[in-house]
Amino acid sequence: MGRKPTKNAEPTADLRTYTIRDYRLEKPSFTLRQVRTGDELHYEVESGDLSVPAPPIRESKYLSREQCIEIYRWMLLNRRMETALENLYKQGKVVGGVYFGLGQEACSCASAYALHKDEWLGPMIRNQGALLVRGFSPADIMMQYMAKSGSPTKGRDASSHFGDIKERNVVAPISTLGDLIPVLAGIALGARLQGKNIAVMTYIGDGGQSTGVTYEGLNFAAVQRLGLVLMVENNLWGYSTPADMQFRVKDLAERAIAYRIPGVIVDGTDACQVYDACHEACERARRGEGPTLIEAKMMRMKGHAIHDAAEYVPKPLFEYWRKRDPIARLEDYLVHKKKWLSANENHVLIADVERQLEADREFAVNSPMPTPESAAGGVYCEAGCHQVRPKYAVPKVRGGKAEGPKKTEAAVHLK
Ligand SMILES: Cc1ncc(C[n+]2csc(CCOP(=O)(O)OP(=O)(O)O)c2C)c(N)n1
Ligand SMILES: [Mg+2]
Repeated sequence: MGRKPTKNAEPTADLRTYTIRDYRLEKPSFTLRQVRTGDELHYEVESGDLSVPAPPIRESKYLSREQCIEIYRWMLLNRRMETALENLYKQGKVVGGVYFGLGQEACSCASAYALHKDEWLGPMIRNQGALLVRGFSPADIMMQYMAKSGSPTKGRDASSHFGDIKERNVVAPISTLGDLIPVLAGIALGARLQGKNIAVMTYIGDGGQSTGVTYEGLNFAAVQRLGLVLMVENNLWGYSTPADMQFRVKDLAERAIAYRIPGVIVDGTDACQVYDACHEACERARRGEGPTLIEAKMMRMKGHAIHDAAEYVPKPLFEYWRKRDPIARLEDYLVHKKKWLSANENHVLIADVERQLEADREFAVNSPMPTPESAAGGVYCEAGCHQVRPKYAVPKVRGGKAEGPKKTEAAVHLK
């Protein structure tokens, strides 16, 4: 008689195991099914219990009361500004479209909050909260959408293609998904060549992470041990394509294994989890140990942009994620669980955010459009009109500092 096969075989020498850190207090596991009826196509939730109540906020290992309240304030400002933008669009004051990060405010604000002032951010369209944290005002962003002369691009662009490489260390995104990743890695390399390891952060969606440049950029950062913090915003939709039809891995954090870097999963609607994971990734970056991939799970609570009513999203999914509203959850945590804000202090804070937003909205609406004569200004470079100075200048160190066993190889690549 042969040996009875064991059901749960012990790991053997030919079986490798990997670790993915998962910060979440709940792990939703529903899947979507594509249903065709004639020419019509729609999605249904196939399995999973959507009636479960939202989990509590996970206690932060690092955030103080003041910092938690500050992040909450940024998130409120983020949301109120987007509501104002929606109204401005409906009043015909916005030139072009508007993109929203509804439901993603914790991911945007708490991630950017983990960066130091002299570090760098590359935002994507849903990270307007991150722009606020980095020092752009709501008026800047609203003027940008209205193409006003006082906007960051002086009315030359009417959406998210702006940054500030002088003061705020924000790289202007272009639309091509994933292209910020090698750019941010390059900034970390530039800093390394100056002899310092910094954290740099950028974002990519569940759709955008499929691009080749995402692989190239992250692999380069991994090989060179550059301090890139890549936030993979898994909001379940890329335009109208559900995440289930975009990739086969269970969690996008698993991608990290292939780069041999840490992969972490957080609940993107829990600001404390987002901050803690980002803080740890930034600290690792500052120690010169290389990049981290953080997958933030949440849902895009509006369409791709204002023109998209998101009819293809099954209604029960909206109900499920509405119960996980990042602002309502953090508010409940601050007011009821921690009692860090009294009900009155909370009202005062909200009123203050609304006052600031209204003042910025007024200012943005009343500011002038660019003059027709100025249209070509700043678009074409005339000899001597401006200078592009490299922030990190010429290399001061050869090879840079790379920790760990691959030290020599990493240094060779930098020559
Ligand atoms: C390389 C590239 N391919 C396609 C597009 C067009 N496009 C813009 S946004 C988008 C969907 C992005 O989905 P996801 O990455 O999940 O981000 P989300 O909008 O959900 O934040 C697509 C396909 C693009 N901008 N760049
Ligand atoms: Mg998406």
